[in-house]
Amino acid sequence: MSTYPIIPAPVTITDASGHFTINKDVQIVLVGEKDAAAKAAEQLRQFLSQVGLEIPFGEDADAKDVIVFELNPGLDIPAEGYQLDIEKRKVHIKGTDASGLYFAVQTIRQLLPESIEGTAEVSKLYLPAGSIQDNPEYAYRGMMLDVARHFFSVEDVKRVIDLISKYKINYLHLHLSDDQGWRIEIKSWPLLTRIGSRNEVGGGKGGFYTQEQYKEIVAYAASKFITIVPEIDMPGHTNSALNSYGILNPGITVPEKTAKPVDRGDLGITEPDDKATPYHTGIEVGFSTLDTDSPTTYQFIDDVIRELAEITPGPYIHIGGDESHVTALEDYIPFIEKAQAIVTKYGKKTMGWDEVAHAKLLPTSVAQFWAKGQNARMAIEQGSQILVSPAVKTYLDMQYDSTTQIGLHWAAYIELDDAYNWDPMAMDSLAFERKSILGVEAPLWSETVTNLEEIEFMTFPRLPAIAEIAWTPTANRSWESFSKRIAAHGKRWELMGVNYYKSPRVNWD
Ligand code: TNX
Repeated sequence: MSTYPIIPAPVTITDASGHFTINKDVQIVLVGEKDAAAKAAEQLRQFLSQVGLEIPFGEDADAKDVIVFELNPGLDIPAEGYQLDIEKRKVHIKGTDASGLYFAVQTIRQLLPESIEGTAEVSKLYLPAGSIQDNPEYAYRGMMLDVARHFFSVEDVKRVIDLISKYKINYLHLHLSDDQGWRIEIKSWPLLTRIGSRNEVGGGKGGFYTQEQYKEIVAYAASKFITIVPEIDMPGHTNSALNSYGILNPGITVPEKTAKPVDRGDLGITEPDDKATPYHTGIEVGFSTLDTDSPTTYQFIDDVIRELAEITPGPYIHIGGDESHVTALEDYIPFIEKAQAIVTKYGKKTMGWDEVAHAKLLPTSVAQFWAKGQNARMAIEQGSQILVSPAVKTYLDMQYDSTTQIGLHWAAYIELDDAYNWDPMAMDSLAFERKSILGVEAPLWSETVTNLEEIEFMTFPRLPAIAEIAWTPTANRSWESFSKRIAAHGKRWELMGVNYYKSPRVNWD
């Protein structure tokens, strides 16, 4: 078992001899909180059924040839953790919550041969005997997808969810608005989607999720134990709102060379709006701002957050707050505090990019450290936790090297070993205490990323490296071991049709 390429590496593995055979005689038995356990068991049934093994549910946990899913909050297993014991005639998976059992299923999947990622039917599969005790180092293990710079369909987002959940990622942050496009239906401000969604980098047609589609994404993610964190970026990165409603605009200008007029007539909108801005089709940042003095702006934010909170079961709403270069600091600070109060009013916790630490943060608010260590420190000094996403290590839109065809490199070139070899508690001159760190997230910005193949290319294999940093204790991590294990995942991605980057730092054969 200990030689199997499990990513993220588990906390403890104990080998034993022999194996458990999965064939048509095997049954799944649920013990303890059966309904919740069934959600994880269902995921195992689904992927076994894809290779022709239909495993029924049985009743007798003491019978032979059973896979037992035991969910019991009284066990001594940390949150999201599991104990997996594989013997010759029995597999026993224990956890104190359904997520733990689900993550055990992901481990089992990686203990099975690569062929289970394809569709070729098999009559039996072997699981190596032994035991694994496992639980995550950090409670938040995330990826961010920017659906604003380029829009991606519900199907694309579901595919991303499938691929990242195999690496025990439990949060997907969706960057739902930016200068180039507004991507979520807000019923009380309908022009956001009628106008603001119809653009993207390069001037393409853009798009948006209806609230029903967003709920579908949320539910699909939940079935894979992933929580969606929606982001509405403000007060900067808001040109798509200003395209739609000039009343939110304090009088900014879009960089002329990337401006494209909005044809309201074409969209069937007859009322003129002189203060509404043109579309921004370029990738310059930092020129837009909401009017921080206007009561209408706060009514707008209240409506947007209220509607979003209603369709977001997860605990967080992300208010952006980055690169508000044309908002004076004395306007920015009260703005962030008001936005935070609105998020709180609707029962959610606030996340924001590290600049939000200039404002007075609530202890429940989380600052996402992407650029400035001193901002992260300011957040921690106020009693908030940080989400660690340093651009130089975790940004999935950074190119691998100077030959990478897509991506940017303003922060760094990030090869696979660069993405792997760092620690959230010890980054260059920065040292954060363990308790100040909520977790780790890898953002994929999409200025240069236009389709699913490109998403996959920038995400794999780096996301699994970040997932291991977030899940596996530092003492259990080594590049030497990871670089060997990741090669086996390359074979799996080939069977799944994932367009991954064959990093020259790995021997993929
Ligand atoms: C910086 S990271 C940004 C984004 C860009 C990204 C490109 C952050 C909070 N702001 O607006 O998309 O760089 O790498």
